[in-house]
Amino acid sequence: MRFDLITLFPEMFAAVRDQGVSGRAHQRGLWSLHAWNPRDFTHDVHRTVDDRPFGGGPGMVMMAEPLAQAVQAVRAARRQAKADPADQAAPVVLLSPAGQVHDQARARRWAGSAGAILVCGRYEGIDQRFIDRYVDQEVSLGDFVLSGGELGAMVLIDSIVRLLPGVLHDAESAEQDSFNPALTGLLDSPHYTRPEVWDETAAPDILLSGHHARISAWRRQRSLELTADRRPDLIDRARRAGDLSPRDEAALAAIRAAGADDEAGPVR
Ligand code: 9WO
Repeated sequence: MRFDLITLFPEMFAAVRDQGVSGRAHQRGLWSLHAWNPRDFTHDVHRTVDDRPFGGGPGMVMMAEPLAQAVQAVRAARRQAKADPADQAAPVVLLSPAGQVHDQARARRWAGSAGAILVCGRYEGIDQRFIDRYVDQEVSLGDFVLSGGELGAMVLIDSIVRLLPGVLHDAESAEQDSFNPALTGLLDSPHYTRPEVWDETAAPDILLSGHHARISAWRRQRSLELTADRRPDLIDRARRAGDLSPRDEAALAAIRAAGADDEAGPVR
């Protein structure tokens, strides 16, 4: 998998390239990163990539031409490297709050691809004519504004690379576990580690019992409770995806009953 970044701040990407799970996968050659600076595609002495907005207003706008030339250079480089299947050039993706919201299902789909050309905007925005001509899709991470697309691109890359085959070891992944909350779209159960008693608070006994079936059942119960409480929308989604067992449904019915009691409050 190959990611090409079009960015005024290529150094930022050292974080996802060199650190942690994504860094290890990069070192092992499971993915590559190539940063392209629009300044290198300018032709004036000041290497100008921005200009004042037509119609007035605050800030500056990224000019279309350096971005377009960068995309063309990336496409040529990807062709030369045979980075994409012959019939399918990598998409040009813009990180923007106006895009489709990224989620785990999209990360999984991307993980089966050859990568992408990620365009990271700065300043107040990008000349719309570049977007209309070159950008295949816009991706958002949520309803907030950043100072640039770079952090968004790194989040996207991290979420995808960790799903590549062989990136997570067995200990990290548990992909084989069909009740893995990450795979069934539920929130994960809480985690505990040594010491058994910390600050006068014991870890749950069940986790120290060595009884793996009971531990799994306990974790599934915690996961269902937490998800029902904080993100009931994810319960509905998991149900529609067929990821809830009859046992899960029974647990949820009990959780709803207890919740209804709570809402009624103490007997008056
Ligand atoms: C900003 C914007 C705001 C409202 C509607 C559409 C928009 N597009 C952009 C845009 O492309 N901005 C560029 C990238 C330039 C300014 C900084 N940029 C940016 C990307 N800010 N915030 C994001 C972003 C990306 C992904 N998820 C959330 C925010």
